[in-house]
Amino acid sequence: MAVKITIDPITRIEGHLAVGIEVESDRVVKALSKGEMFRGFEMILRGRDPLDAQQITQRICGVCPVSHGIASIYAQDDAYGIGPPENGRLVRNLIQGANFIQSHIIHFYHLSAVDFVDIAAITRYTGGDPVLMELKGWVQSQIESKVLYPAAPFLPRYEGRYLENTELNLMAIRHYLEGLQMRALAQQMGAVFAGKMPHVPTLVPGGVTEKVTAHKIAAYGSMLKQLQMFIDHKYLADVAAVAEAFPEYLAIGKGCGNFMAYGAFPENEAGTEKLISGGVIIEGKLQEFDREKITEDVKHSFYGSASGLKPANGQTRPQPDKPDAYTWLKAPRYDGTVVEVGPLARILVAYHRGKDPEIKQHVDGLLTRLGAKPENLVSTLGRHAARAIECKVVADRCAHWLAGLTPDKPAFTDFTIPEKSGGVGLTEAPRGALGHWIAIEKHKIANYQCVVPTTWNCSPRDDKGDPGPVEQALVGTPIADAKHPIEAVRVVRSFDPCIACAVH
Ligand code: NFE
Ligand code: MG
Repeated sequence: MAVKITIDPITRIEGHLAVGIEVESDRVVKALSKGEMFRGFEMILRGRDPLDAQQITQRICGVCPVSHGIASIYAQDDAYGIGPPENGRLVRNLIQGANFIQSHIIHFYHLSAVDFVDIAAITRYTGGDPVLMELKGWVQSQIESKVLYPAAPFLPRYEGRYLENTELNLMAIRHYLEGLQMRALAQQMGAVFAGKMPHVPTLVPGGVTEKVTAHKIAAYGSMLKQLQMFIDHKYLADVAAVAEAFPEYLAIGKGCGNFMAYGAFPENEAGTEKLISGGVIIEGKLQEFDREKITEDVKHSFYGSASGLKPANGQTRPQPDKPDAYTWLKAPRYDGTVVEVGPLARILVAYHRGKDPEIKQHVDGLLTRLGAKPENLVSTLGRHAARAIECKVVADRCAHWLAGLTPDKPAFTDFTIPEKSGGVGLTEAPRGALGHWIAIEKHKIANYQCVVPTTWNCSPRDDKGDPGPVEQALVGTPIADAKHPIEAVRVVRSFDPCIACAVH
């Protein structure tokens, strides 16, 4: 008989996600992913000044606001028939790059690594590092004082097999703490051109409002060097160490096996060349991406709108009492097919294209170290590895974009808002393919639709009944102890879900 388990909320992700699983013979046989809270940004935007969009949509999220800002100004560039000058394009990339770096670091160290690292190892620490001694003292005092949740946010936790080697655990805890500083540093670095983080005032249609100066280039560059050191010497090594200790997770959590990327970080004025290339992999075959093939089903979502609409004509009509619905996420599909988005999708598209020798070299190096095959990338740990490799590639490219800036040259092109127009902004957020669709009438927003990375990944069943990527990834996952479904949350967290974004 199936054992039903509800994990609600899934902690250490952004937003309110519940997962219902059914376990038979110690394996997940069915999974439902449920986004539990309605937000309504697409409704809030209607009737407003189009220039409010890049500010309001950033409030969808505190982790990836930059990506929403970028998607919004791309959509407006498209609607106004404009584009940024060289400095504007590069500064946008530098702000977005800083956001990728902070997001990937926080996801690995602060949201996911504690699924594998034994934080309790700190109580066995006997060395002289003052920071670790302070953490040990704090954990012990929490345990001794018998508070309800001793050592929160680390304990309580689902018990299971954690990293056994004390030295490795202590190193990981040290890097967890250092990661907090690095994450903050990435935000400061982005703020050099963003004005502030996380919600950026300087992103505007036509470019950016921040002036490029030699001083700002130097400031960004010095912070970037520290981040590159951390990524090269710690982040990549720590992901590999976790993969070595948990090789079974190179097979668990495979998912739908289809992938999609829009591409991001334009490398030329026309935006035809990008650092991250777009593409779709369905049943192992790479295809060119076609935005006309995107639709959103709502049969199992709490919306009364028509199902299967293209985003340009998308509707958002909440219907909380809808029968057969179980989530506030819509179900986006590409050509009617379930696809996974995110760093793994992007790395696989690049790997299949074979155009990027650096990505191929990193992927092959990691696979050799782990004694793994390319198909092992499509897994829980493959997602973490892809994220770390992407973090390195983006950080290194930031140095190149920085070198391309010209102090005191304009970073902005002037524009007027047409009476009637429409535009599409496609980019990549840290968690995957992100699109904004804007329709303008009488100089105001007539319709605004966002199709967001976690909407793809945590989507429910579509009208055909096909489960979403996370739902599919959970099926087959071994569950050793139904009271401690650690294996299931490891799979879910590998997608880095953000339900605040996904529902929007
Ligand atoms: Ni709220 Fe987001 C990213 C976007 S995820 S974090 O990355 O867009 O759906
Ligand atoms: Mg939407």
